[in-house]
Amino acid sequence: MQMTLRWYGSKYDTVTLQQIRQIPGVTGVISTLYGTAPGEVWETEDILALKKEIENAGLILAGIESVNVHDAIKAGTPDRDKYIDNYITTLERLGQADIHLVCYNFMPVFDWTRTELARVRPDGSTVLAYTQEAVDALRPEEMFSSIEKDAGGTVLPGWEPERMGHIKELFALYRDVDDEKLFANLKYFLERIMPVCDKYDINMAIHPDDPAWSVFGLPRIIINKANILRMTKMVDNPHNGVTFCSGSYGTNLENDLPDMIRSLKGRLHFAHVRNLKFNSPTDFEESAHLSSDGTFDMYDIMLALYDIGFDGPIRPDHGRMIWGEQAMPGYGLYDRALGATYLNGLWEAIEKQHSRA
Ligand SMILES: [Mn+2]
Repeated sequence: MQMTLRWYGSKYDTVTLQQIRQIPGVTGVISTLYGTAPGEVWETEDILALKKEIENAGLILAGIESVNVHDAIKAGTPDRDKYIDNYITTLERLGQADIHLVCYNFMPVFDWTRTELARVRPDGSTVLAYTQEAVDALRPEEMFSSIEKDAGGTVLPGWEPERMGHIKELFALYRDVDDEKLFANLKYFLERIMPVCDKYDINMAIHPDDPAWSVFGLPRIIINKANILRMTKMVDNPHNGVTFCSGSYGTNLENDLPDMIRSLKGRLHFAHVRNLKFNSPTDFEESAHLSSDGTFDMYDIMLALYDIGFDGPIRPDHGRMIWGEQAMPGYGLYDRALGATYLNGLWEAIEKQHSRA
């Protein structure tokens, strides 16, 4: 596996490539053209500039997170082919730039959903948190203002004001879309993009829905083992793969994370590894990465990745805000660096245990 950190680009991120370069064991970043809108064609010039900037800092651009999918594609509206054509052009240009991993999600309207961006923990650190009761008390348009208010001036991925300004229209778009229809729209999209992925050896890695259940009555399908296996089988091509995000699948305590990882051998192209601490089945917070700080056994998760021969990029995903850092919620430097180091430590121990057995 290759340890990476997500990086939003020098115009948007509070963390610099030079800082990332100094985290031991981190050799690459996962990045994106953060200023682009879903449905837009990415310019070759911009892709190459991003890659060059990262390489000049001594790091590798290990993949893109995300190339966002336009709502017309997810909702399956009559104009979706135009947006799929744009997506294909972007993939072509990424492939020509020697980029072979693309993370995306297929969540209607909202990207990941949290009800607090800075819950204070007993040690004074702040974390992202979720309470079902808080979501149930909100209307969707209030959800956006509450997120925006807590974001401290940063624009959170998936919560861009341009999109959220049209939230009522977005909801109307999905009025007749249920889980089955969403699966069909995903299949249509994947079948159309697989030829370009085959040509340029691009691994598509779908990110799970977060939380892994329906919010505000919107359909959500990338939530559990049965659905993710259905998704990989319905377009049975190794380039149609998965981002395994322990923090997202883990929101549903019925998901057996190591078992899911083992069932995805050969299709698991990218891993987000982080822990959650459940205070009740409907209230969780994003704890430190250590097993002892949360609900999941992180050793078991890393062992499952090792057992399936996982060799793709991995990243510590969100971190707590510690040591007074000001950054995009979840994306500070310090706690993600601690997370990367911890995960690298687990991996080294697992590797050595196996090679000496
Ligand atoms: Mn994730």
